[in-house]
Amino acid sequence: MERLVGKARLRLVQGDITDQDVDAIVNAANPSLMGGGGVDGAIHRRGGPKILEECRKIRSEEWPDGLPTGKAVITSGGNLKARYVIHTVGPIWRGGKVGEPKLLAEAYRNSLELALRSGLKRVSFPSISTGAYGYPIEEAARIALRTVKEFLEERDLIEEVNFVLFTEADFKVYLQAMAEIFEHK
Ligand code: AR6
Repeated sequence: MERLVGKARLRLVQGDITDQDVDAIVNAANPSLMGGGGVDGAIHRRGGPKILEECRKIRSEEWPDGLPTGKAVITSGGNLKARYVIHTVGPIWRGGKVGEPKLLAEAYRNSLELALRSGLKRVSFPSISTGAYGYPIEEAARIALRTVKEFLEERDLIEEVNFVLFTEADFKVYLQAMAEIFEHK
């Protein structure tokens, strides 16, 4: 499924984000930047130790207390096909009343800002916060797609944004959200 937003392509695919051959893949990290399970674990496993080494440097030089929720930082892609990894931290779902929607939107926006500032044109996202962090995926998908769509409408240097959904069920949720946002708005 693909839609044009201005000149940019917004695309949904099912698969493993570590297979993506793009300028940058986004990691759903945690504040420690020291790895974890889910997509974070997969990226560090396939990307190799260079990514962790750079994360360690970022921690000691810029974020000694950890990367705050909603912010983003960039490292090289190590052994991945993607040249870079943008690490962001999504919110942990606590019922939806303590700013989760705003923080989730910030994680997407700050990742795209960083891609733009780094001169990158093709970026792939996972479904941030909807695994270990427990964010209900229907709601998260709408926020993710709306935020990226708005960003692409405002800025025209990013050429392609992919959402890479790991399971068929997640892919279908994003398809539905995309239809709602683009067709019935
Ligand atoms: N490619 C694409 N998507 C994936 C992959 C993959 N290889 N592996 C998992 N997913 P999660 P979160 C999907 O838990 O909720 C980590 O331990 C997965 O199915 O990876 O933001 C971090 O270190 C789900 O839909 O991220 C943090 O501690 C989505 O990625 C914490 O989890 C996000 O699930 C972050 O939790």
